[in-house]
Amino acid sequence: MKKFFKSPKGLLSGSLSVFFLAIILFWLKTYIAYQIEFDLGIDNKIQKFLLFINPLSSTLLFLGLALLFRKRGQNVMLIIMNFLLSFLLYANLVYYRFFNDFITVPVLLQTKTNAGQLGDSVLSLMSPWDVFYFTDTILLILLLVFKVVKPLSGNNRRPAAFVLAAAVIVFLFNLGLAEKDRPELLTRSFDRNYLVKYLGTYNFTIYDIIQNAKSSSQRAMADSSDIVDVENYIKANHAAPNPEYFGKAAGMNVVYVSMESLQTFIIDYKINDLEVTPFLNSLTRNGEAFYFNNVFHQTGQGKTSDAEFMMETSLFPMSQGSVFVNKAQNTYQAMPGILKTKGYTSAAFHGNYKTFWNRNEIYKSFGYDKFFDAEYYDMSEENTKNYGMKDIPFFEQSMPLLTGLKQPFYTKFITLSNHFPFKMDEGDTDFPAGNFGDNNVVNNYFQSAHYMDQALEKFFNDLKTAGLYDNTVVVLYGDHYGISENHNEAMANVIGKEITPFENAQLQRVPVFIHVPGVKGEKIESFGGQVDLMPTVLHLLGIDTKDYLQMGTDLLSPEHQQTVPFRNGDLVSPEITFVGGKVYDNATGELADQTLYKDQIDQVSTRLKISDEIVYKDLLRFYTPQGFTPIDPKDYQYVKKANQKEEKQK
Ligand code: GP9
Ligand code: MN
Repeated sequence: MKKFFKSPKGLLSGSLSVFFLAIILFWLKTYIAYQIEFDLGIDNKIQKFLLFINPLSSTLLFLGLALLFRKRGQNVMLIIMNFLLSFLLYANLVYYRFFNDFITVPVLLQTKTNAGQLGDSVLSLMSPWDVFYFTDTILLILLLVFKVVKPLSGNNRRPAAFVLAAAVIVFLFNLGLAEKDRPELLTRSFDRNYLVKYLGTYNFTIYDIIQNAKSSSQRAMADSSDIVDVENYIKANHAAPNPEYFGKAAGMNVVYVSMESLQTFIIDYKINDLEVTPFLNSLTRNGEAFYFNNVFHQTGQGKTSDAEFMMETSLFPMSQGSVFVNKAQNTYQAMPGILKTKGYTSAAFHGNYKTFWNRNEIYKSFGYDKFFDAEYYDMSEENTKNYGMKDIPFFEQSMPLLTGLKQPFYTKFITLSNHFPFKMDEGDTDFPAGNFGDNNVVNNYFQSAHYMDQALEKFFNDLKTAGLYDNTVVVLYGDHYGISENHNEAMANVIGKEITPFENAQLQRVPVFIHVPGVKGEKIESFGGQVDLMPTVLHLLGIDTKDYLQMGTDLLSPEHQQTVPFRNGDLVSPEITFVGGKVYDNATGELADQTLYKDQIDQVSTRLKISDEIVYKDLLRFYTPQGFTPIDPKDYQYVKKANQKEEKQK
């Protein structure tokens, strides 16, 4: 033991040499695998460094466990641990070669689909060179068997304690750096790619196991009796459809567009006398579309995906973390599934990788037939910005995919260009930047919003040219705020008022447009939230929602519920705004007597609680609405290669 500290040189020739050799070889091997096998999108020095150090903590941890064993048993455990980790790495990279994704617990639990999908092609994904991924295991065995190195022997518990402590310290250092480059990495956990890039494959697996255990214990505690109160509450609060509009779009195609970071203040806003969003503004006039100017986003940490979740399910997302990531295996009665029973095909279009927000998993539970992700687009430098495709080439390249779908279809398009930090490339827009004292973010917002507006106009024209416009309902919605409270000073210049907590709540409005062919639209001033869109659209399509467990109510119904919960329990209604524990009078922005609104505040927390019950306990698995055919996620797969193979066979 003394020697252990005295001479580091002695370390390698000493009693622990084989252990340290194993660590170094395994570490390097993993790093080489990262370089050769995975496309992790490393784009700065910190990320490069993190990629290099991230295998270390788990290597120390798992190989270090071997030192806890007795005498020669340590050598056997070292080999076993090395083999298991190597196997995990190898399994991941073979899986990645096909799916462009990493193995997760749910994937292992549904081996039938995933491994089955791979089927005989597993072999084709392997190569004799792959033996490389086991060379260190083989080398260790040879070195020990032929006694080239001194085997581990005696009691190494003290060094083990140091090694394990080092594993923790390295991990914390790793996590600290990762959080610096990418805040909220673990709480939001938006993309497996990112987790692997920052923390490594092994740490990712540990993280994934913990997350899944948490989720399944919540689920395991529930039984079918839990649905009773939920069902009673929701049915008592149902808003019957407005007969004037019910079924006005029956049988039509549906297109949803998620407008990245678009807030309502931008509608009709001008910079140097130029409209920022002339196309969207035109939809607010002459009955072109229904324009909802008092709809608020209700997203949490899941941002875009939370908004999608509400559009597809009319349930609230989670108060913490992302429902797309954590509850993808739940049972849902989502838009694609509901419309499938009416003969619709469904497809999602997004110019980013399918693993982002775990979309490729939860879309299966929603029943999406197709998911056109980055693989389907020309993601060249000039076409992309930030997370992926710029909106104009995105819509352009989507058109052939869209027109190839069987009608009627239900589709959604997720735009990206208007994403923080909003800077467009040279030549993408000639629209002037704002001049509000925030050159890096707020000023750019007007340019990227204008660019998106142009992309939308082009898309509408393309729909017309393709002959789709007259039988397609188009729903456009802002997904969440774009300008956070960190930019309040510049935002005050934009709206000409100080951004108090009250004003900040008002800024959470996101524009919503619904174009229904043959129906004269109008401005709808009712207050509502994103959960309200699903029943609104279903009613337009002539689908009754009274049997569905949805948290929203039809915005066009006279019975629509106008108190809008924010995900954190705050609320806005036509009369008051409740934020940060205080009630404000909307008319004056001044504080109001809170006691008068206690019921309203309680009612909001009940609504959120009911929704959380459904989501956390996966209650929809105990409930099948009349006429709905349950979705089996195993029927869906979004792998381009596999789809092409299938189509060829057909
Ligand atoms: C990424 C896109 C943007 O795929 O949805 O995500 P956001 O950060 O807005 O949630
Ligand atoms: Mn977004």
